[in-house]
Amino acid sequence: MKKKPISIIGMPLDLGQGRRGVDMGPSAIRYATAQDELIKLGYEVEDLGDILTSSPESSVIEHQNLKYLKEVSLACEQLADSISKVVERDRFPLVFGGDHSIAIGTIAGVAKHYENLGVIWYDAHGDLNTGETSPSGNIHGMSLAASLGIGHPALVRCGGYAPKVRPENVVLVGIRELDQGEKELIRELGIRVFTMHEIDRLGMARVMDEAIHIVSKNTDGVHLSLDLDGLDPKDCPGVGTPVPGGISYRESHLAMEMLAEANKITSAEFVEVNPILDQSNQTAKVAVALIGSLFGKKIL
Ligand code: B3U
Ligand code: MN
Ligand code: MN
Repeated sequence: MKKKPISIIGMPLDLGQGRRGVDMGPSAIRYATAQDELIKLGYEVEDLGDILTSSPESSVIEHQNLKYLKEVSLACEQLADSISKVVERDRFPLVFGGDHSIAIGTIAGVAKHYENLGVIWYDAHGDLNTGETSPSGNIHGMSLAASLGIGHPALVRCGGYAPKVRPENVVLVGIRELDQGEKELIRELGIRVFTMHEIDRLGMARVMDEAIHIVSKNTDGVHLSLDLDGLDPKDCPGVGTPVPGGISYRESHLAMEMLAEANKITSAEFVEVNPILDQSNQTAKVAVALIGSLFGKKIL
């Protein structure tokens, strides 16, 4: 298997959610030696640094149901531009977040290079809200909906086009907290969701077999959007919205190893690492360990 060179981009945005600290996620993941891990695995890696983002101190909330809309959409436009250039150079974009609103930019940058992009959304949450359905007004809970073409035009039209992905090419894994509007949207669009119930019943191996099958069918690229709160808070305490009963460290490694074996992933992001809420950078270390497995690290 040919190892595509990797370009790391940091996206220190925390305006898509309500707690400080997730802007330090990219530093924490770098400090956990992400780049060394990839070099050890035989990859050529460049780190393009961070996208410039606004801070809450220098911003104002204009819409309570779409908090920091202007700042989040501007940062996502910039991320989309950078990501697109990485793909044009035939390199693998690997993004460190930042809150999950950044997926709007990552996916906007990637999807324009593919006819049909598959997406694996690894998360405790659906992130399928809009300004109308969101209980919080936080844009990190709207990023998958926006990528599907649903929501405010400033988010939906990131990169100048919409939609980025089709519902039949998206799977969610690890879900255990959905708002009413999200449940309705999932039913309406027929999106495949592997909740914790399915993971417990079927086992992670079968869930990932099915997930990989769905995102690979009729697609020419697959993006992995991994929210660290998809894992159990015992393993990943450094996240802003922990939900008990999550995916284990072991199951997550198996999932990443199966993705490596399937060799379908063409871009990835690791989001919602919040070092302020973490213990000894544990969550960033988990992110780096999972990145290792995703890029082919094996036990034997
Ligand atoms: N669904 C809730 C909570 C939430 C979404 N994403 C995270 N939390 N991390 C919302 O605010 O949309
Ligand atoms: Mn999320
Ligand atoms: Mn989440």
